[in-house]
Amino acid sequence: MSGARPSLPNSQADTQQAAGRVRGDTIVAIATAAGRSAVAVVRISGPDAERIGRAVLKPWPTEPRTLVRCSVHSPDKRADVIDEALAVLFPAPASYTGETVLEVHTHGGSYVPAAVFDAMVAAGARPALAGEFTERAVLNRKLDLVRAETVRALIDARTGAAHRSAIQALSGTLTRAYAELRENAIGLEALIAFDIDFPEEDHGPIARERVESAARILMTKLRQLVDSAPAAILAREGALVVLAGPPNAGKSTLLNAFAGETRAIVSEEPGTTRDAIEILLDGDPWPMRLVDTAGLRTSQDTVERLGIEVSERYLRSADVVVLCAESRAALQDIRARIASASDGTVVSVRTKSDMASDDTGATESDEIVDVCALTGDGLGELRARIMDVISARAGSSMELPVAAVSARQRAALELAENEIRLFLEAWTSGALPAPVAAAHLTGATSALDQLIGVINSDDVLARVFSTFCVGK
Ligand SMILES: Nc1nc2c(ncn2[C@@H]2O[C@H](COP(=O)(O)OP(=O)(O)OP(=O)(O)O)[C@@H](O)[C@H]2O)c(=O)[nH]1
Ligand SMILES: [Mg+2]
Repeated sequence: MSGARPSLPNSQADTQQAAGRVRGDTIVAIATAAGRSAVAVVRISGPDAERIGRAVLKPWPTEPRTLVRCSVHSPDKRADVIDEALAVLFPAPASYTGETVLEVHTHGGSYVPAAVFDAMVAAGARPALAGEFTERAVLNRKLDLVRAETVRALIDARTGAAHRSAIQALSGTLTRAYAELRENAIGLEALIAFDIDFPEEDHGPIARERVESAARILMTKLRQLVDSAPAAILAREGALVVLAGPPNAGKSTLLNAFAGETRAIVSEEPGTTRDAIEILLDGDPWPMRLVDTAGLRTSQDTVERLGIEVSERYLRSADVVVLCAESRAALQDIRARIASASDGTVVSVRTKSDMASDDTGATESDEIVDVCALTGDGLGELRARIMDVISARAGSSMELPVAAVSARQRAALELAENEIRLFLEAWTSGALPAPVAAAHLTGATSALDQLIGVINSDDVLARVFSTFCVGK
């Protein structure tokens, strides 16, 4: 192909910011990640998808939802072939976005997909903004807002736990749970409507206790979901598990044993590890961010001291501290230092269990796991202990696909819970007239409306989709 080099995929974003978000036009994006790959997908969506497709593809895929081999051209240079590709057409409304969608499977790499993208733009498509395809799916009621966020959670999943919950939520479990809460709030509004219409009735047909108990049940359900947020973060990011202890205790050897490969330098010299070394381990049920840190001791060495400061920083935010030492006595010595440095739950490990340890004078009464990182003895028990500790800290049964609960969803749930609490206060004290108390129920319902996307404000949509990748 002659002429200027096509715009590279990462220049998509610049064009997008300038182009702005207009609905109803036809958008184009490279849906696959930039870089060398076998295949890339360029997709367009909108009312002009067919006209644009016809301008750049030969032959045009006449059979809907069937892959057709064709060549791709610039609309103005029909003789120059950009790529031999496969194309598939999804006529509206039976597509991901609900609009006519055309996907072109091109050869991968950085040049070809960008050139195909440019040809689509030359034919009249507008570079898509982040998440714009999914936003259109939501606007066309192909997907609710919660499931749209789940699509993002699925793409972002780095762990089995995050994947499990996202794929479960994608089927609509989370949406249904939220919709039920909204129904409950609406039911509660209906329940007290009578009281508002007939305030002179002392003991209306609806007992005040019935309203109170329904509100309490709803508040508890909302609280359970809000409380699942820490579990969601643990499932998504992994629990922070910090290996700490005196120098030479065998911390780095233990990290390598968990990793199944050499990630940290090991030596018989105390003070080997200086910088923290972090690995993501995808455990069942919880993933962990396992961190090897510099051995804790009083040191005159400037670099080692800096390393110890890093260890202390990790300890401050640790969920679990795996306290390592060669003997019970040494564990006992280091424990006090850890207690003041971390709120994490401590799991004590006597390392090098293949060697005899001197425990004269040790009064350490805590349960200790004996581990030999060289043979793997005790490693399974240690892993199980860590998982139990994380489960206890998460305080969640993981029954709902909690990892899909986004910050936006949590804020809406908290808002609804707060409104129900205010309603209950007003209702039980009887200090306020029923219509005033009922205003809080309306507040709760509207928070839940926004949560599910019954009401889609531009603000909420922009916030949700700006964090998506382009082409999704
Ligand atoms: N026999 C035996 N030796 C071990 C075991 N684990 C580690 N070692 C040895 O103990 C020494 C120190 O191990 P490291 O893993 O570097 O110890 P560390 O706690 O990371 O030490 P620093 O980074 O200096 O704080 C090395 O010589 C290891 O080979 C074990 O389970 N059994
Ligand atoms: Mg080390």
